[in-house]
Amino acid sequence: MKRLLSVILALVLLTALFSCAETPDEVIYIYGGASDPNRAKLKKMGQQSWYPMYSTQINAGEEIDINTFKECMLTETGLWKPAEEVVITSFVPGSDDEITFRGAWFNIRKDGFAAGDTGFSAALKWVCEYDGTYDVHVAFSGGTSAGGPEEPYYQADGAYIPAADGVYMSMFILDEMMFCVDSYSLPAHRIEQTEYDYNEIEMKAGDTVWLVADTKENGGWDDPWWYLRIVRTGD
Ligand SMILES: [Ca+2]
Repeated sequence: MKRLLSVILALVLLTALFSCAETPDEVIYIYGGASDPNRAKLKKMGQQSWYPMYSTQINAGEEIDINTFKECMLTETGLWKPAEEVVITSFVPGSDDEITFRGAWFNIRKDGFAAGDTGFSAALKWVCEYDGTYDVHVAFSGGTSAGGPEEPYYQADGAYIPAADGVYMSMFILDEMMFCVDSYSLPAHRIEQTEYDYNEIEMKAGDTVWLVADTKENGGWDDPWWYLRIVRTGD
């Protein structure tokens, strides 16, 4: 009996010790921005609680549904890509040609560039590890990059170049959309550097924060950039 009590006491003490050690003093998560030792490395799915994601839901604006997103796959060359192909119809007017496509420009990088492509939206999901209070800071820019045509045109070699149609950039905290910005609605069809702070948010382990770039119809010239910093400030 004594031995059993000793074992139980030891287990209780171990559990208490483990609980104390469970949440580090400083919990900070950073995606994008300049080189920083805390920055998300994105070398594997779920590393530092970040998940590169894709969806075949496009041009949805405020109707974008984070439940349609799936985990990306990591290519041998270290690029995050959709784990499936889509069939898209050629942009060339009058053509019904179908193209099987896996997003040539699709890429979610550690420097904050998280672009979808024609047929794909791109997202970065963060999953809360420790219950607590968090401050969330986001900065972003995006929209028509240099060379993005206002009107479609034919190149000298006959190739058809569709117009840049911009990008929807949105953010979700605890499944609630915080904003959804259409770059095309803004001057020069561009989202200039924009920053928001959402402070003292109560989160439980498993809760999520999402950054979403919905490419619209055309995946070229979207140029979406993010910086996200999540800091645990208390229990
Ligand atoms: Ca676009």
